[in-house]
Amino acid sequence: STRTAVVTGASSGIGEATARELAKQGYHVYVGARRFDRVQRLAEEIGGTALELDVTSEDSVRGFTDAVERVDVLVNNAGGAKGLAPVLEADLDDWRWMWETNVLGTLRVTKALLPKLIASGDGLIVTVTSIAAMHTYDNGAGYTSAKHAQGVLHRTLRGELLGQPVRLTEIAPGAVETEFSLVRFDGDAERAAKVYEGIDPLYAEDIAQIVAFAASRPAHVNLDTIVVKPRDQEGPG
Ligand code: NJP
Repeated sequence: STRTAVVTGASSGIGEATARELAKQGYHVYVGARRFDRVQRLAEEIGGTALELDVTSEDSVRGFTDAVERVDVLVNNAGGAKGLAPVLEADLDDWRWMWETNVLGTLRVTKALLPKLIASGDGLIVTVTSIAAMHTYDNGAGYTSAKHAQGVLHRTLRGELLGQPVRLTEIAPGAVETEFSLVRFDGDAERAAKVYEGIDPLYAEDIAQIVAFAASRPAHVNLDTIVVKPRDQEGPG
């Protein structure tokens, strides 16, 4: 039967590109996000299934995961950043948004889909963390702490699931040109564009191809952690 993938945050950027790539590889892809019009258009294009999903809501996650009948590959991609500020000027609403979306969102979806991933006989969980899960940088503690926690969640599961037919791959990208910076700066396109000035960033397709590569390895091969950066980026950005 057809292998099935679930991609969270598939309405733009890395999630959208990953859904396209997995569909190209023959997967039936469930695409979820809050902007339903976008995932609906994408699902029509790739022959997948569009579902509304807000990873910060228990009810929404339940509705989403109940609608998924079978899943071989789960891509925990929904996430993002809000704001940049020194710790002492932290906006707690921004921090809550980042922790709810990146950390608890990943936890909710993974918990709900784990039985189905195990039932598939060769499940794969890909979590898109960040090089922010491996470094700290000034003014970025809200995002780096959330991405660290998301990474800890993913890596702990790796140990806890030993002996089960589930693989876990963490992908930690550097700067990728998506709507990420637009979201981070509340729709300020000028400020967002400056982030990629002077560097040749990664594109969403670059990450999508890595997800597809991990998914195409034989069942006994677990790609644990893949850190990927633009050639011209060395540090956390
Ligand atoms: O960004 P963007 P990316 N419930 O903004 C969705 C990580 N990353 O592709 O709900 C459900 O184009 C949102 O959908 P919508 C980053 O942390 C990036 O770059 O419709 N979905 C959209 O589809 C994130 O984990 C960079 O608004 C929710 C998607 O998330 C992942 O890559 C670097 C949601 C975001 O797409 C994909 O981000 C890095 C919710 N509550 C890590 N809230 C980078 N771009 O430089 C948001 O190291 N979404």
